[in-house]
Amino acid sequence: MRSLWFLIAILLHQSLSAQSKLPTPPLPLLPIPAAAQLKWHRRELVMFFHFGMNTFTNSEWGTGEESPSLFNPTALNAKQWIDAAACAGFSLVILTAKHHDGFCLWPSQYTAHSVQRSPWRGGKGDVVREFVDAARARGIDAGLYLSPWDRHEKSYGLEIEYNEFYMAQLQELLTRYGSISEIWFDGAKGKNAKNMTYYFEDWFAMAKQLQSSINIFSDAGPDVRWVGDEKGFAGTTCWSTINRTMLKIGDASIVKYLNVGDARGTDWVPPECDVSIRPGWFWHKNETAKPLSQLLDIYYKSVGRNCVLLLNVPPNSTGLVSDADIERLREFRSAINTIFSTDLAQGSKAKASSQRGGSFAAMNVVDGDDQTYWAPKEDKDGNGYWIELERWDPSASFNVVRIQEAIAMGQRIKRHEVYADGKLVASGTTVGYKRLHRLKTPVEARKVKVWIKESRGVPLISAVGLHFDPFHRVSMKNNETSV
Ligand code: FUL
Repeated sequence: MRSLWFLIAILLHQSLSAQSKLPTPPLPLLPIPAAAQLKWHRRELVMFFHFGMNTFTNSEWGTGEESPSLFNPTALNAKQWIDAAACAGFSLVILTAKHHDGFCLWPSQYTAHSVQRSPWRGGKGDVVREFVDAARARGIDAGLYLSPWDRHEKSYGLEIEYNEFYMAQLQELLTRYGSISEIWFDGAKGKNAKNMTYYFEDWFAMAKQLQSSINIFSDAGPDVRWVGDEKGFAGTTCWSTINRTMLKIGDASIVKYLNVGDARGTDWVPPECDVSIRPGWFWHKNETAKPLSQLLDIYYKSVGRNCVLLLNVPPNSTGLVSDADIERLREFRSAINTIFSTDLAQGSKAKASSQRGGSFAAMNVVDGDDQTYWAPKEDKDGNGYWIELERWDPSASFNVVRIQEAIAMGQRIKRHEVYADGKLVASGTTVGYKRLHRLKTPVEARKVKVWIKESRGVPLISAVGLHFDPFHRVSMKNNETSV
């Protein structure tokens, strides 16, 4: 009996000491994303809907003098808008509740310049309500755009009065319509507009108080920043980190900094790439949607460069998304599925320069789960970090390489290279949430190696994927190896 107890004690001891040796996750590298920012990043695609007075006046920036009687979208059906977004794989939609002309798509108590004075639904309508309800019914999250620059409101230019007015409208939008996932504070303002000091800190504080998991967008964050252009292109180097103290909303001199971010940034404020499917933000009869090739290019230069793509699809003056735009969105979704639903790295064996052990094995990069990641041991000998996939079917050629970092632990990779059977096929700087490299020509290779040449601390890679893009035509200039 005593020897049995002795045996049990030994086994217990062994299992306890084995447990105590289980490798822990490495330390995060600050700054790291908040939960709402992480959720936003994983969406990859957000749809913008620019709709309002401009839709009826064929303009982009209204004067504020337009008569509400012009607003009459006789066939408005927000379910059709949301359907277009959902079918194209967008999980968040943002509506221009008020653009620069000051016309409100909801019956605001604080102005007469709204749907209430329009013939639409006999003045009883509320586009924001219909939009949010349609989104919620399809399990899609909603966001709102409330233009700070208001060309109609008489108090614009009077510091206290206008800030009070603006905050009253903000409060309406953030209390009447349930959960709002993103609020868009646009920095745009006409050259000859009155001087106006916006109380951004007050607005941000109130937005967070009323909607605790909201992401606040402005040129300068605090949660999501502008990418610095309206083409949908992030920098080839793109950090989610930046120094907010260097940013000023509406300041054109910082666009390059916004585009690239800052490896030494103390704030996590990733960029959103806003671009319209058509030339204008609002619907115009004579404009058409961008071709598929251009949309795919935008996808690679936004989502493929560590950003979220905010694609604008403007409903027309009947109140519907035009059929041609829906068809283009369908083509876009089908192309993305064709390229990315098959991962030619699946089933590969993975080996690495080193492994931390436990649940941080090299194989995590090909397990189809971007929450697990490979963690190497700290490189004390200066040999660098690499991970190599040995593919089971080298003849399945690929022309896209996807690399993803475990950004929940901070963005780390500064420079990397990709080799196929020992030959350099792609190189770049940052990776972040997702980096996509389009290769010059399709590659057949048994071994694919990702070499991290420089990083902030130990790099943590959650996925390496290989894909074939049949839409990609070689158009590389200057012997570039990848985008
Ligand atoms: C800009 C605005 O001036 C445009 O009209 C549009 O709303 C775009 C998203 O932001 O700053």
